[in-house]
Amino acid sequence: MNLFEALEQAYQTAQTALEDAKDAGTLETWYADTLGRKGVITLQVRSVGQLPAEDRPAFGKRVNEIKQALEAAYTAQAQVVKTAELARALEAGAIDVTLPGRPATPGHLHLTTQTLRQIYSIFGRMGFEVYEAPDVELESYNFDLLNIPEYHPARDMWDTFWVQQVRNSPARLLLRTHTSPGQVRAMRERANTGRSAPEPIRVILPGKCYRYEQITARSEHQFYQVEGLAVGKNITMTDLIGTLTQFTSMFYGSGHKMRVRSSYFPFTEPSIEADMSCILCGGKGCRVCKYTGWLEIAGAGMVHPVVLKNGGYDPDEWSGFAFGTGVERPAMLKYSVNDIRYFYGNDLRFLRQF
Ligand code: FA5
Repeated sequence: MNLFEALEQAYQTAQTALEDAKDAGTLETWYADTLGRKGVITLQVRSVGQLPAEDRPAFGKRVNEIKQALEAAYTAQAQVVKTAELARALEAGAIDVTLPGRPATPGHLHLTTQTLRQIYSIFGRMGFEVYEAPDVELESYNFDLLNIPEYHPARDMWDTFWVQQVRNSPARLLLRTHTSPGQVRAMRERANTGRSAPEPIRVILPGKCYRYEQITARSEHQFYQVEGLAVGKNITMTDLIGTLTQFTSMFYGSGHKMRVRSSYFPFTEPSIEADMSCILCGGKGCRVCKYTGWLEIAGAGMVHPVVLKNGGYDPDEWSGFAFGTGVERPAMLKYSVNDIRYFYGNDLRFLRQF
């Protein structure tokens, strides 16, 4: 067999082997054996230099034609193999389009937000509208205008976080300790409507409050309150107690006990405290109710004449009641949560339960 016949035979063998290469592994081996560094055809190309001078042009031309033809055939065959392997993978079920998709995990409202909305809805039905007041408050609204001057000992109960003072301003800013400063804001707005007489008021003021306070099972240093304020002619303590009784029976359901005892707040006179029988322990006494069987749910009273005056209402003509309830503590009672720290611990195992 001469050189040319041997070359044609190697070409034939390579073509047949390529047609038989039906997977990526075989194809790779074929390439290495045929066109790789030590492949049959590569060696033939390299041998041209050793041939007798008269054979070199014809042999060189033919071996290059064969090399190019095999490169093209290899590319085409590789595409065929790739498509076939993909089809085989699909058939084997590598992608099963009938499997159910991964379920999306939608969030839901936080327990505090749910509770706030329940409170809005109950007071909304009693004719109260929602009034928003700022979290960062002037010291005068949080204390002075509520009849708590700088020397008053009540300031010690409501120590808070102070905010850096506005440059060149004598006004001091703080994070409000309660929602009560909103009472004066609401009154000043309604007393100043430009009409001849101030308007009656029936609002609730929800929002976050901040206190320099030790964190325990029932106390956080940030928590929500909802303030209530009604100002009108001939409003009395019975209106206040009736409103709180109606709220507790709509919020907790009827059958739970509410009690009222006298208390003291500088901005109400007289002042009361409303307690609910502790649902967690059935009134027997537990860590949450400090072993008393009762849990305080709201401070309240008749708006102090000084506060009415600060709000622009003449106390000889107008009277009003106000109350301030927590949000987390009522929710703890309603949903039997025995530690307030769960609310803002960001533990999904807790949050998903509501
Ligand atoms: C006040 O803040 C008064 N401003 C309430 C008030 C309004 C009285 C209008 C009269 C007229 P007190 O400090 O008791 O009161 O707080 C009211 C409610 O806020 C409490 O009953 C409780 O439910 C909630 N609360 C108070 N401190 C905390 C705390 N550290 N963590 C969680 N909830 C709290």
